[in-house]
Amino acid sequence: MPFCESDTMTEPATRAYRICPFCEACCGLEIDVEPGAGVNLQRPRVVRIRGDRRDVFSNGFLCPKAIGLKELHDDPDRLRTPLIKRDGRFVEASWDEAWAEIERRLPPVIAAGGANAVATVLGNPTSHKMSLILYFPRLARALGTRNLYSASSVDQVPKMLSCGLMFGTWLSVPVPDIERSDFLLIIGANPMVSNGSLWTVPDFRGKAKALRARGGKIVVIDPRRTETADVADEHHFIRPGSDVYFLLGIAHALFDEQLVRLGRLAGHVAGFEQLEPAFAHFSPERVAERCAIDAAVIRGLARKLAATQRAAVYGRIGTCTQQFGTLASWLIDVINVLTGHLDEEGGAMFPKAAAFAANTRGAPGFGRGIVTGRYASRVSKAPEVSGELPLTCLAEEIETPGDGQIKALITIAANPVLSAPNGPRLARAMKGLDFMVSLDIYLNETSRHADVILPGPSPLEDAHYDVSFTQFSQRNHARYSPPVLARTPGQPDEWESLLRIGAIARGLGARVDVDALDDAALEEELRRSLGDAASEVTAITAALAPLRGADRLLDLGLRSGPYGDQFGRNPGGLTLAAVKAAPSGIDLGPMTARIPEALRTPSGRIELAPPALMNDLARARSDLAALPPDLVIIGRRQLRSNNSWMHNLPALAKGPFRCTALVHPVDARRLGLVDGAMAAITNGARRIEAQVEVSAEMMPGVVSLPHGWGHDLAGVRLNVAVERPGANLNALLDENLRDPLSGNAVLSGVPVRMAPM
Ligand SMILES: Nc1nc2c(c(=O)[nH]1)N[C@H]1C(S)=C(S)[C@@H](COP(=O)(O)OP(=O)(O)OC[C@H]3O[C@@H](n4cnc5c(=O)[nH]c(N)nc54)[C@H](O)[C@@H]3O)O[C@H]1N2
Ligand SMILES: Nc1nc2c(c(=O)[nH]1)N[C@H]1C(S)=C(S)[C@@H](COP(=O)(O)OP(=O)(O)OC[C@H]3O[C@@H](n4cnc5c(=O)[nH]c(N)nc54)[C@H](O)[C@@H]3O)O[C@H]1N2
Ligand code: SF4
Ligand SMILES: [Mo]
Repeated sequence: MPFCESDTMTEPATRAYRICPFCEACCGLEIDVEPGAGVNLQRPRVVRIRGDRRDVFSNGFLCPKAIGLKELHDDPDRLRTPLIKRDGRFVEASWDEAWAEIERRLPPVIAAGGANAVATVLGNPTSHKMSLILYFPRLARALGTRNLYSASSVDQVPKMLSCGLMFGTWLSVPVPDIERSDFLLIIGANPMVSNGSLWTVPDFRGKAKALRARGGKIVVIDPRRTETADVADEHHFIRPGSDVYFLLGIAHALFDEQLVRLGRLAGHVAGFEQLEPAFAHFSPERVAERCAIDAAVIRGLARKLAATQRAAVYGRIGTCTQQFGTLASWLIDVINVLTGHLDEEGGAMFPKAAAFAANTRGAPGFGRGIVTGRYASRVSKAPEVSGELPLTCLAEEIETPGDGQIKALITIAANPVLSAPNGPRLARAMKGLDFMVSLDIYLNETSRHADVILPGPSPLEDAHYDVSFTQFSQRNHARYSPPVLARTPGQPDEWESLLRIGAIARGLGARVDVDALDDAALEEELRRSLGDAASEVTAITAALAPLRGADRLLDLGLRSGPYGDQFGRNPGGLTLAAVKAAPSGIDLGPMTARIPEALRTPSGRIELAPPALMNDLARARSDLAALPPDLVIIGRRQLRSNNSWMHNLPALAKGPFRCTALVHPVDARRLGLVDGAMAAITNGARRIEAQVEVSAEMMPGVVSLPHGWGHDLAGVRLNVAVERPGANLNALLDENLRDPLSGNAVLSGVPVRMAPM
């Protein structure tokens, strides 16, 4: 569904290509821009956005959110200059004034409280902005703080941890090879709406349709009969939070019925013999009641997986954001191994990204593996995972006095007041900070607490390469988007902003030469990776010289990557220039078998039974008999919305009100809830009010409410979103519920009460 402003337009002035930054599908878009006219001579405007049919990866697909690119760019509420809070009110400021304010206020906090007095929170759009994702590590290094938080710990850390333990790097996540698969078991994911996650798969619908047309089958396991369930062959409700039992039941059945076949991987696994005894307790018959799926169904799925040559199990956020998130994430890949589907065509395979993938660096086949718990959070003692602490610990770390207390906060494309459990507590904690900076494009629920807001350029003004999502792509490719529109004068790149904040924190002052700083950091990094080969460092620096900033790091990543030109040693190999010369991208082919080469575990094997996970099975065992609460709440994503921040775009915000609480008719009847009426949802003392929508899509005993709403907070500048603010699901959730291994928040299956208003 292309967006077109003028049907009469014949010859567009310019045609540009841009990867859509709004979700993990990373669709290639074709964007027509008309030159400005009249009083708007300096302001060219986007007149058409379509899917780029020649795009080597997305082949023309797009969803209704793509139009958001234009709406976001034009949104009068989008910030275009820094804001500084003076006497409690935001005033527009120049970039120099903003930097001076940060220089005045940040270093004293560090001088008084040490490095850990500053915390950062990274949000989801960071992974869609090459500047932010490539340069955040430099800011983190400059700050030297342990207080690093991100949206990952309300999202996918369990999967990163299980994959890190099994395969040796945090992002070695196998993804379904959907185009060659004949059976997909999809658990706790709704790619019809989310367009895929930790699985970059534009046009899931088309690919699912093709799978079924060739005789394949899709089965969905979800407490709601989702849009994905609607295009599948079979759907089973599952009791929220009990995926670990369902998956243990499948794994048990595979051993019990002698269906295990490791195939080619037999020589590449460790810990196999520990699995059967560990799963012995969890027969399908024993777990059925807990997960509310019949033992016969569990056994049937185990047989189907074993009997289908090209099949994969895929799980996503529903399997992560729960008490047993890491165990569930691990079992998904264990089952893929046990059924001979890991690293096989049509199964779950490892992408080979053109740049930045840790599983393409260093010696192939083994490595240092991952470690966790190098330090712990100060108050709750939650272990560090992947260099971060759980976002759910942030409020207590700000509130609790003592050595290491957080006194300053830098949020980077993050809105934790809406996206983190008990956001209201976090908002209160923010009021107690000495200083807060938000890199954000809106004055919203989180950035309203900042003393300085630094806006990033609109995506249309920014170059782009998918640093993260190429690592989860169902087909290998390299695509680069140059900026579509010229920058607002004075607007720095976000990588420059990150470097400058880091320099201020290090006492180098706001007027530091960021290019010189960037040069020095690059040289230092090259020296570290190349050892003392000084001549090589000089030659590589010279080869990259025409570029700066994120583009330069990208060129380095591509050229030294698995398809790269290796700075002349592999003539014809990839360079940024080559990728730029192909506006619709370069196809690098389907996924290929990568075991053992992709492994970076110390043993050089797939670790099937990491001790931390084996030990955690005892926790699952002791919880097996838990009785179902009367009513539990889960989340829901929606096609025209993206977490918390696209409710201000008119074309996406219009239409039926979406922040509704879905309840099954049986629950509605017994609780006296009426379709369209308001209800109070409570969790202990926490309470929100939401509009009821009675729907047989729901599993009885489960209510579903989308997250990212609740825009009716004082001081936001979101003129469209505040008209229909919705309710904040996270005002209800408990920040103290975490998966102990990963520290990930429990967002799913939380007991609540509901009553008519
Ligand atoms: N209950 C519940 N809570 C959840 C979830 C759930 O399913 N249920 N899902 C979780 C998940 S998966 C995630 S990823 C998190 C997301 O958590 P967050 O990342 O904290 O939330 P977002 O809503 O994505 O907010 C992104 C912020 O980035 C800003 N922004 C957008 N583009 C740019 C840009 O180009 N530059 C800059 N500097 N800023 C920009 C937006 O204005 C917004 O403030 O939410 C989590 N929270
Ligand atoms: N349109 C749109 N697209 C998005 C986003 C968005 O907000 N809007 N957000 C993006 C982000 S940040 C992410 S992380 C991805 C997430 O991508 P997905 O994981 O595909 O997202 P969801 O649609 O939240 O799907 C999770 C499913 O899990 C189900 N579920 C909840 N609890 C449980 C449980 O205990 N067990 C099982 N088996 N299922 C459960 C829910 O009903 C839901 O259908 O989507 C991304 N894409
Ligand atoms: S599916 Fe929609 S939001 Fe996601 S990348 Fe494609 S066009 Fe953008
Ligand atoms: Mo996410």
